[in-house]
Amino acid sequence: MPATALTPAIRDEIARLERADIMVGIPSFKNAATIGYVVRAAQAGLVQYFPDRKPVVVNADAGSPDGTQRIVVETEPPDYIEQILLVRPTNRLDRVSLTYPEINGTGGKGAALRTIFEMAAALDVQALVVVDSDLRSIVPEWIELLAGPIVKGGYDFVAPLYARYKYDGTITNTVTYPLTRTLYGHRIRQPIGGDFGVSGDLVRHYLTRDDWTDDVSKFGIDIWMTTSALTGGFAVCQTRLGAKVHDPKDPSTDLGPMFRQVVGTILRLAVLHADHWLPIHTSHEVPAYGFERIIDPPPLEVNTLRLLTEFHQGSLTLADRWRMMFAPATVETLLVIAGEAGTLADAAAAKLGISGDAASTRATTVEMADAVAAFHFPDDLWARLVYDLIVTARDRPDAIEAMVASLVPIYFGRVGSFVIENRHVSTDQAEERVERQAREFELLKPYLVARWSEAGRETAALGGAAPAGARGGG
Ligand SMILES: Nc1nc2c(ncn2[C@@H]2O[C@H](COP(=O)(O)OP(=O)(O)O)[C@@H](O)[C@H]2O)c(=O)[nH]1
Ligand SMILES: [Mg+2]
Repeated sequence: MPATALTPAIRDEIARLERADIMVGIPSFKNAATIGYVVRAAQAGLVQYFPDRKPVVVNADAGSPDGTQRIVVETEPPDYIEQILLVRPTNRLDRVSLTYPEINGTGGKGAALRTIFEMAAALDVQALVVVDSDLRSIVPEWIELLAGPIVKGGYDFVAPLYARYKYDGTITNTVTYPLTRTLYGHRIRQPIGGDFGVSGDLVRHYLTRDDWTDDVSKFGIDIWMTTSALTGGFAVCQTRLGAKVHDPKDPSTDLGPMFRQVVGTILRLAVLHADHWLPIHTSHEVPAYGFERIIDPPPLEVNTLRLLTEFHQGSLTLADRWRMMFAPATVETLLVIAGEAGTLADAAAAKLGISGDAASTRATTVEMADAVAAFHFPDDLWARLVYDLIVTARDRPDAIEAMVASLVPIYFGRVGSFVIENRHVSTDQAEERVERQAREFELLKPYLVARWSEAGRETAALGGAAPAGARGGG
């Protein structure tokens, strides 16, 4: 990790707190509307489930102008705990809100968590729980569910399991879940869920890593935490948290930058850890902790027309770049279905009476998906594209950012197809489709391994400028 640049204010807090057993870390950026609730739940959980441990809640904020930090400082633990549950904590509950320093000029969720890691290590915590500040569904029990497997079960990394609405978590469903499962062999269903438990040992391991990038300072942090735990050989489990309800995001408008940061990070890590994943041929279940609840997460609207339109438009400007990123046969298939996406989206827009921008539509998710129902983006095509990109990422590391940006419209096409295919089914049935796609990734892993071994030759054939010294063998 880059050299530490803790601010004097952070050092003062460390000196004041001296040590802690359990820390809840909360990154934030303009979350005044929701963070008070998250802080209350975290404090209640610490007191209720770990009354004998020394607790601390640390908020690392981006300097939000909306009063996020003031709310953290002013949010007292709910008094029902001592009055009604009769829990008498042995230690005083500390609560801190800090502005985190940027890392090499870059701030973001990852930079916030890095300050949280540094504090957790300095205070010598046994368990660190990190939770997002836009959560509506967190309850005190989450603290037990995330820290319990570490404190009582000897695990080092606890990944969340949630019921998410079928169209939520599209980066997870299309990339991070299938790829983490296939590369590293662990079926971690939410590798970028954002709510994790981390042991003190793993925190210290994080701080020794030297593969931190600007993307990790942003939304690449979650996949970096999960992948570093797996490749470091740490004991991982999952924990059932119920529903994840947070600020909703429509993949067609809100997820582009996050996609680039997460996928850029997973590609760089795949290149770095090739020796780890090359010998892995199967995947296995990861133990899960906690009571399995039956919950219907709230629905989310998706503008499928816009997804298909962006996919098609992308093909008009990016075809040449796609030829440098993917195997020739794969690109040809891709261009055909991008053309179909355009034709179907245009016809659907006319039918639904949408003139101009698809964003202006009042049509529902199902109406739009019905109108383009003939569109299909096959599982195996998507898997090959992602695998091709891992190989290209190795040979042209300087081009990863541009390649990942060029993948965004294709991801839109893939998500559009997922929405269409699942528009009339339950979230459980959609889950089966996510599993099917992950199995397709596993089936095609030999394709990745073969291409990885031949990549030097292929890149040359494509006219790509592989840098001197790019590794050719596998
Ligand atoms: N400190 C800090 N936190 C951030 C930043 N961007 C996002 N976060 C926090 O990271 C968490 C996840 O962000 P969110 O936008 O909800 O992402 P998603 O739920 O993964 O789609 C939330 O707690 C945000 O407040 C940032 O630039 N700085
Ligand atoms: Mg969120």
